[in-house]
This record gives sequence, C-alpha cells and structure tokens, in this order.
Amino acid sequence: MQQLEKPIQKPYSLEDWRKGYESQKQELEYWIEDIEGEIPQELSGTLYRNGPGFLDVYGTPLQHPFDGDGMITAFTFNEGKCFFRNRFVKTKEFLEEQKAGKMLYRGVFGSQKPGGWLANLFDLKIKNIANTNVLHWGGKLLALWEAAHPYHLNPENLETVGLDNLDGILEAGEVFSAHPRIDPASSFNNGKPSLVNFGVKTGLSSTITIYELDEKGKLLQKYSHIIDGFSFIHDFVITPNYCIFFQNPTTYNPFPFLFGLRGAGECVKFLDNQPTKIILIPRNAPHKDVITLETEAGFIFHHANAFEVNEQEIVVDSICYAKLSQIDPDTSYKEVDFDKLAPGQLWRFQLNLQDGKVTKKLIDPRCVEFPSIHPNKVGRDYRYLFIGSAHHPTSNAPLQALLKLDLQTNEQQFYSFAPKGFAGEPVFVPKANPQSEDDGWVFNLIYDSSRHKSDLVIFDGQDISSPVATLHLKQHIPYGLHGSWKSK
Ligand code: 3ON
Ligand code: FE
Repeated sequence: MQQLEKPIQKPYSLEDWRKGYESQKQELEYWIEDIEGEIPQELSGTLYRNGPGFLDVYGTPLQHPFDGDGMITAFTFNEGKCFFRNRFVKTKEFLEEQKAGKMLYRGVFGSQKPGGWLANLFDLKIKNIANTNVLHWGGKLLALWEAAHPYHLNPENLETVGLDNLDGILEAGEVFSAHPRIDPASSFNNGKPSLVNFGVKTGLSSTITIYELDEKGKLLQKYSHIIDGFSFIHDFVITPNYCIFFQNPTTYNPFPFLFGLRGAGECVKFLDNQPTKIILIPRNAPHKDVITLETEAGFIFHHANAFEVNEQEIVVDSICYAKLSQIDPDTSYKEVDFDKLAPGQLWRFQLNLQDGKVTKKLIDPRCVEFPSIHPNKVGRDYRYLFIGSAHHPTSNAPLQALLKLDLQTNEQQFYSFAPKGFAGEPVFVPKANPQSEDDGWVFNLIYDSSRHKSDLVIFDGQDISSPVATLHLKQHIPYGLHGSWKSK
C-alpha cells in the first residue's frame, strides 16, 4: 500500500510573514519602556537602520518592497536606556508625492503609476528612494541608494538636510552605492580608517568608479574602470590591495521599461549559461593591472568578507543564489512561494591570481542573508560571521533566525525566532576592550507577527543561545535592508 506523504510542517505561515510588509506611515519618538532582560549599561551610541516604510504609495501598492521610500529608524543607547525615533527620508520625490497625494514616479523594481502602460510610457524618470543603507561618515549621516547621490540627514533628529554630492566628490550623474566598506587601517590614509565605495553606471558597457574617503569625508582617491557588458553589482569587497566585484551574468532588454510595461530592474535577465566575472581592481595602481577571473554562473547580492592569504591567493565569502529570482509581474511579492526559489547560501571562493583558477565550496547549506562581522576584520582574515538565517537547515524560507559561524572550527550557534518572529540584518558591535573577535553585542530587529509589532533584540556575541535584552516597540517596522552603529 502506498504511504501518504506527510505534509511538511513549515516553521512559518505566509500570512504571518506578509504582515511584516504592511506600510508604516507614522513617525514616532519615545523612550522604550517595555523591555525583557537588561540593556547593557556600557552601550553608548546609536543603531541606525534603513528600509522601506511605505509599501503602498497613497493607495497604489508597490510591485516590490525594494521600491519603497526609505524610512530611517534610530535606537540611541545611554546608561542602560534606549530612545526610539523613526523618520522618512524627505526626498524631493517623496515630498512631491506627499503633496499630490498620489504616486508620481515609477519604481525600478516594477511599481507602476496607476493608469496602465500608457501612463508609464517613455517615463524614464528615476526616483531616488534612499532606502538601502544608512551610515555616519565624515560628520554626516547618509541615507544610501545605489542608483543616485546620498541624502544627508541630521544624525540627532533624522530630519533630511538634502541631496548631497559629498562636497563635490560626486559629479552630476555619478552614483554612490549603498555598500561602502570601511577599511579599518587603510594604507592610503596612513593606516587610519577610510571609507571605500563604488558606483556603477551601466549600459552596453559598465563604468565602475571607486571612491576612497578619509575620516573627515575628504577624497583620498577616485578612479574608474570600464568593464564589458551590462552589470547589476549591488555590493563589493575590499582587501588591503584590491576592490573586488562579481559581475553576475545578466543581460538587459530596455524595451519593456521604455514602453511603460515593466520596471527597469525587471528587464534584467539572468544568463545561466555564462560565467560570473570576478574583477579585481588594485587599490594602489588602479589604472593598470586589473585582473578578471571567471567562475560558474550564479547571482550574488552580498559578500561577507574577503582577505589576502598571500600575494597569489585571495578568499571571498559571499551569499550566492543559483540564479536571480524575479517576481512574476502579474503577481504580488506577497504571494511568493519560497519553496520554488533558490536559497541564498554562503560560499567560499578561492581566487588564485597565479594560474587564474577559481574554486568554490559551500560553507553551510542554510538559507542565509545579511552578513555582519567585526569591523576591524573587514578585508582581513576573520573567524566569526553573524548572519540572518532561515529556521530550517536547508529549505528556502524567510529569515527567522540568527546564525553565528566559527569559520575556524566550523562550530555554529543558532537562535531562532520561529514560528512567529521574522529576522533582518544582524549588526555586530565590538565591546570597548574586546577580549576576542566575537566579544561584542549583536543587534537584530525582529518583526513579531503575533503582536504585529517589532522588537530590537540584543545578544552577546560570544553566546547567542538567548538574548541579553528584548526591547518591545509600540509599532511594527516593515522588513528593512541595512544599517550601522555609531558610537557616541
Ligand atoms: O538599468 C538598471 C538601472 C538601475 C537604476 C539597472 C539596475 C537594475 C541595476 C538599476 C538599479 C538598481 C537598484 C536601485 C537596486 C537596488 C537594490 C536594493 C534596494 C536592494 C537589494 C537587496 C538585496 C537582497 C538580497 C535583499 C534581501 C532581502 C531579504 C532576505 C528579505 O528580508
Ligand atoms: Fe544590500
């Protein structure tokens, strides 16, 4: 007799997950009073986070959460207390739409103005939604989106100061990605920290421009390199001597965008029969000696870290997808079937600069995203990685857990918020006088679907088996993208 297959019990319900994508339209500020555990007394500084706040623009639902206007949340810690504040980035376009009370701009990921293709035909205006990352550098708080200039915000009250060209560093039309890397000891800044970032202008070929800024935000160096073909490069990695880019194999057909049928990002097509190109641009002699290697097709949004083993060998750890998953333009992202999508998994790429060979190995089969490491280990050999993870050990699913990997011993620690909690990007913050690489605090903003509110959860990096403190917010924060810590 045939055995009936037992339905697999999922650690989440799609209905619960979906509620985390409800718009948050309120701006609030308050002392957080509902706390389990205790906020570490020594925490002194602010955790900033960015992500979409509106998932519908005055009644028109977005086609994709990446199209949502940036909303900044700030958690300011002092003497065991925490003050919460959230504000929208008041971009020019956000204010225009607010005044009109309707959607005026199409989104890159397929959100269309109401009225069908005719209303969108030949409308090539791009709205800077400043929704991807937020970072304090050179005395400014910057909200970043990879296809435009940053927005400058007041770090104290989060009010928008305005669009910012970094004191003239960015020329008109140049862009500044949402994934700067902070080199903890740059040899281009006398061993002091520097911010290294890039911008990509793409078309039939793509120009990668690299910017390196000192602690005051002054330009140390800026150089460009042109690569063949279209590219969609969201993140990069640095080592002391290189900036490293993965050019995912993609092509671009602009016509559905021009004709008002699709968003620009929906016209990107993944090519599974073409290699991924790995481009290493030297930081010391950028105008020559660019190295290009190849590996199998795959799609990478985020890298965890990279380091030089010796002069010939470089390691890059990245979250790699078998392909670029795209949403069917006729359905909502809220209907996504996670089981049908390829999971993002952590891979280690070994680049041999001598013979040009690239080998890759799976570090862990879990579905993961949003890596975080000790800031002093950026571009250096490192031991610990904190990363958002699915509850199930192999299935593709929403992030519901925090995973800590010891890359030296392969030991793991894991804390899950399933079935009702949904996780985002962890942020690792070292203690004042750390005794080890994992001696710090890990922040994680969790959507608790049982209360339809969010929690800021704080872990001790050395032992994530249970939280140190859980700070219950009065409202929910839609699933966000990236953020950072600024010490007082
Ligand atoms: O020609 C096009 C021009 C253009 C403006 C090319 C293009 C598609 C590269 C482009 C713009 C790209 C932009 C604006 C990309 C923005 C990406 C973004 C906001 C976020 C990416 C997030 C990535 C991941 C992996 C998020 C994961 C989220 C979860 C696990 C859910 O919580
Ligand atoms: Fe990102």
